[in-house]
Amino acid sequence: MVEPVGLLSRAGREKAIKEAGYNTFLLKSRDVFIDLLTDSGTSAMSDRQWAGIMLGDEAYAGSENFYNLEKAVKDIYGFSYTVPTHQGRGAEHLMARVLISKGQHVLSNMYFTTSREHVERQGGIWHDCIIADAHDPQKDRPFKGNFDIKKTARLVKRFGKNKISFIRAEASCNMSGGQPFSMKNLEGLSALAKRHEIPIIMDATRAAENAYFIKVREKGWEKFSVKKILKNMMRLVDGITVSSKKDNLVNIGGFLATRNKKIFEETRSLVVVYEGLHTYGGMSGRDMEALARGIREMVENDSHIEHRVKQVEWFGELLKNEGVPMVLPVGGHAVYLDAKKFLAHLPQNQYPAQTLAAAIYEECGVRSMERGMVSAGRDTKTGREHGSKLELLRLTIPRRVYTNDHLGYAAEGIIDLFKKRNEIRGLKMTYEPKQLRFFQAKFRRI
Ligand code: P70
Repeated sequence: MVEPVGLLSRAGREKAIKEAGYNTFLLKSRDVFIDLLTDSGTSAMSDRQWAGIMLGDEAYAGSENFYNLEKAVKDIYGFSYTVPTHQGRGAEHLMARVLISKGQHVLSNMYFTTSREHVERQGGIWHDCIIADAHDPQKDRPFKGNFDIKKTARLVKRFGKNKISFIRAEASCNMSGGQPFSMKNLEGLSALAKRHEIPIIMDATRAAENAYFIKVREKGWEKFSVKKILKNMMRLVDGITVSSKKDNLVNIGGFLATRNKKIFEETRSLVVVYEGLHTYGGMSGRDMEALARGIREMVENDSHIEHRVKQVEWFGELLKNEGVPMVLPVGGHAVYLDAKKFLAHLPQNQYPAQTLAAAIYEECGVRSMERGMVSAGRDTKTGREHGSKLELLRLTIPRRVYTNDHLGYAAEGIIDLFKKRNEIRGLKMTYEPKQLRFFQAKFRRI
C-alpha cells in the first residue's frame, strides 16, 4: 500500500502544534509529514496478510481464524493456551485481575505505562528492578534491559512469595530505550522465580526483536535462528501478554498465552466480561487471520527482523555522527534522544522531552513521542510527580513502511534543530488528565 504524505508550511506546523497543546498525541495525522510517533499498529501488512483479510470468518463463536491464531501462537511461542484481546492493554488488564490481590507486589525490569496502570488499579505495588546502567543513556552496554538479579532476589526475600503476584519481564524494554535482556539474565530470573514458585509473565510485545539482539550480541546464540531463540525465551516463562501491533505486524490486536491451565481458565472466563467471546476477544475474524499470518512472518526467516533493527540503527548513526545525544546503544524499534542533554538549558519541570517533540515537529513535520517526566505520571498514593531519571524523546520506526530516504530527511531536520537548540523555550502544563496523562495533557510555551 502507498499513501500520500504532505508537508505543511512552517507557519501551518506552528499553528497545528499550538492547537494540539504542544502534545504530539493531539496532532491530526494529516498534519504530519513523517510519523515516528510509534511503531504500534503502524506496520505495513504483507500481500499474504491482506489476502488473509479476505478469509475472515466472522462467526460469533468458534471462528476458523481463531484456531489459526491459536495454532500460530503454539507453533511460534510454544504456549498451548491463548486468550485473544483487542490489544496489549486488554491482555494486561485480564492478567492483572487474575493474578493480583490488593497489597501484593509486582517486580519488573522496568515499567511500561499501561502495564503499571493495570497493576496499580488492582491494588498492586510496582517495583522496577532494571540494572543501574539502564538509567545512564551514555553507557553503551549490550543488554540494558537486564534485571538486576540481586535486587530482585532481595525484594523476593523481603516480601516473600505470597506477597508477590508475579514477575513481569519486558522484552526490548520500551521505557529504557528499546533495550533487550540476555538469555543468561532471563535464565537467572527464571531460576530465582522457580525456587520461590513465583510466576514470570513476559511482556512479549517486542520479543522477536529481543531474540535478534540475543543472536547478534550473546555468545553461544549466533548460530541459532531468531525463531529458535524466541522459542527458548518462552520456555523460561509461564505466560506472556502481547500487543500484536508491534512485532506481530498487524494494525490492531493482542493476546495473552500461557501453559498454566489455571491462569488460562481464569483469564478466559474474564475475557467475555471485558473484551468479547473467548474466540475473538475484541478482534474481528479477519484481524485474527492477519495476526496469525503476521506471527509467522515475523520469524519466517531472519532477514525481515535483521533489516528492521539495522534500519533503526542506521538512522541512529546519522544523528550520532553529528553529536546529537541519545541512548546508546540504539534500541530495536526506536532511537531515543536524550532530551536532558539536547536541551540542557531547560530544567526538568519544563518538560524537556515534551518540548523537544514539539520543536522537532515545528522544524520538519516529523512526529515523535515524549518518554520522560510527563509519561512517568504521578504516585498514586502521594500524588507527587514520579519524576524520571530518563528524559527521552522517542523516534519510533514503523515496520516495513519508510525508506532510508524518509529517515534521512528526518535526521537532517533534527540535526538542523540541534544547531539552534539554545533558542528553544520550555513548556508549562495547563491541562492534566487523571489517567495516563501524556496522551491528552496540554501545555503552553513559557
Ligand atoms: C507504543 C505503544 C504499547 C505497549 C508496549 C508494551 C511494551 C504493552 C503495550 C500496550 C502504544 C503506547 C501505549 C501507551 C503509551 C504510549 C504508547 N506501546 N507493552 O507506542 O499495548 O497499545 O496494544 O494496548 O510498548 O510504545 P497496546
